[in-house]
Amino acid sequence: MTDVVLDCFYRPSENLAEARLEFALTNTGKKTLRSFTLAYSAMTRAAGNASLENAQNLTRIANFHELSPPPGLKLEPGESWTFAVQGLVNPARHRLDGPKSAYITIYDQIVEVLCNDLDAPDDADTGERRSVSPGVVDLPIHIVPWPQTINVSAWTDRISAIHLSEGTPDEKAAAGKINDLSKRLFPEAPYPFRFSASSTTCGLALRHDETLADEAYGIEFANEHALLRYGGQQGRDYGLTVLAQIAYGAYVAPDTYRFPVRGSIADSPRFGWRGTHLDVSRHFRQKHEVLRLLDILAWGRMNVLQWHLTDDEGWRLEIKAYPELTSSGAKRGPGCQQVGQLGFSSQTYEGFYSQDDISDIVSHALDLNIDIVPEIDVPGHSTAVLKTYPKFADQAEPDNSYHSIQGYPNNALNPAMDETYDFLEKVFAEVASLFPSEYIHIGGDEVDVHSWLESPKAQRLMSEKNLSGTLELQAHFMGRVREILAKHGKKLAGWDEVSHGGGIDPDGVLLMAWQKREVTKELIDQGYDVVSTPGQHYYLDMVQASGWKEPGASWAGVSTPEASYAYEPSEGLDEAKLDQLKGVQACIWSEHLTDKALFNHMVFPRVYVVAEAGWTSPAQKNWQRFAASSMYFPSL
Ligand code: TNX
Repeated sequence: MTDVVLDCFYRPSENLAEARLEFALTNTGKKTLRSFTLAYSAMTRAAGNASLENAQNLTRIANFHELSPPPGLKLEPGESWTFAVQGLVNPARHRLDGPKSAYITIYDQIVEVLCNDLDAPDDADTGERRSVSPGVVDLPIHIVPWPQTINVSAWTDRISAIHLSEGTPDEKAAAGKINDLSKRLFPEAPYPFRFSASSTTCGLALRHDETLADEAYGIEFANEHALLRYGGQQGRDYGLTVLAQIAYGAYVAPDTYRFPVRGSIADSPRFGWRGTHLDVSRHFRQKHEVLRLLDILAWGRMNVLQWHLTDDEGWRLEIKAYPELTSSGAKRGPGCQQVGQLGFSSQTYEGFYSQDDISDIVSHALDLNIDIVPEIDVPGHSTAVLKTYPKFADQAEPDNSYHSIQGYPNNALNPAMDETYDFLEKVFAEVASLFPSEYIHIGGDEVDVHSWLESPKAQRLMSEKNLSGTLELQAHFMGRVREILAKHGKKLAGWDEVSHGGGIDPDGVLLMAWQKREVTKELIDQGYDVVSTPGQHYYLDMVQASGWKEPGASWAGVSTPEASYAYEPSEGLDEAKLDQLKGVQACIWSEHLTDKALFNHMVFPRVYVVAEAGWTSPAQKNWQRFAASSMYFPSL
């Protein structure tokens, strides 16, 4: 039972110094509350010079705020304490922008406070995305992403499964694997593949075809028999997954979808990188959820998970050389080295993956033809590291000499410290041995432009190497990190800021273009290989409707599923440089993802919008068809 409730109201103003959050803390319990402090975590942050009404002693670290009532305040059962914070860093736009979690501390005891959604200002548009448009089915076949070529001229509703009475042991094992995948995603549906014939099955033969690329496959349907030709193991699995989808569609929506009996599919992916990124630092996802997300990606024939394992809010990967990274650095909350942030701030919020967990997850991914690219986000976003090992910071650098955009003070590993590179040597050695991927993603994003400028060690490095300012220091750091990765046979992937301050030699470097649409072209013109992941279209934490009630962020705007679907990553690129566009990626940033319902609302259907952008050529895409199929997508 929570006996204290926090309501919060937003009073906007053009001038952020006058924008306000007004609060009412109500005692719904049976005991009088006195001598307490209140802590809350809200993404609409109080400015450094915010003023308080009917409250005092505000301290703030990133989203965490703590303040006290006026001296002597007593809250009898049923009474409310109202107070206001005036002067905000950013405006609130949606219902999740207020306090996500809060607690009061009374005589050293922590009492959780229930937080209501942020209340809308009077004139707010309240609309939310309740559903995706019903769409229009042009062919009665359920497949996502849609194949490059499909010609089907006859269907049946008699067939409910596919049988493989012949085939190599490997082919049968692959069908068994796709059966398991289907069953995990849709336990209510029958297995798509059987291994003996019956009157309601369609026969299937598989044939390896050397003329096809590894990821390519083709299916011919004739007389209730199908022939699947495939290039490599991936093509075989993709063809089987498509057959499983066809069977699932016919099962789950027999009025809409049926099984083809005459026709063909010829298919191969548009891009080699069809990625999803998952942030497990802001909010942790249990191992079983990561495994299920991999299943979901495999169902959409996506082949990369960029796993954002570290950030200011927590380090989530066991590193044997630095056990404190997870014993301390994976925790936040009262009494921890880091205060609570985002949801669950009254508790010790924690979670990490042991190296054994990692090998299970990596092998599940490999089985599903998914490459896990680990992301260790440096030099910025490193509060969890620097709080665990304060000795990594230049001791002569003043506190609070810079703040990240999320409000963390001094949160970047120092490029002028030997400790930084010793640390990264050991961390990347372990990371490289845990993940078979060609790339390691080193982050590189959002280093505040004032970082290190007051660090005497960084100043010395700047004068020695003739570097001017933060961005050139950052580029120097990137060059060294790239050498460390090269020692372990790994290539460097990073966010687009890796190109700043002069960047690094683009040879073998892959960058994610996120800040705006135009960045994809800019990076390609600078010679980098690029994955297009613009915040405006592929950030799944962006709201899907403009209204107050819609959950999510909107720094990059409103990203409706339809508008995301319409985005074309190659627009404006030079024909001659198209091969530098390696693919597309959805990003699941998790600040707002405090529960599974929010996860599912934000991730679906847009994750498959990106799957289709990665697989299907623009000429074959069709929003109405996609929207109709989205009713039958799996969820976490
Ligand atoms: C920007 S995108 C970030 C993340 C946030 C995200 C929220 C990027 C490389 N950095 O740290 O989680 O916005 O939308």
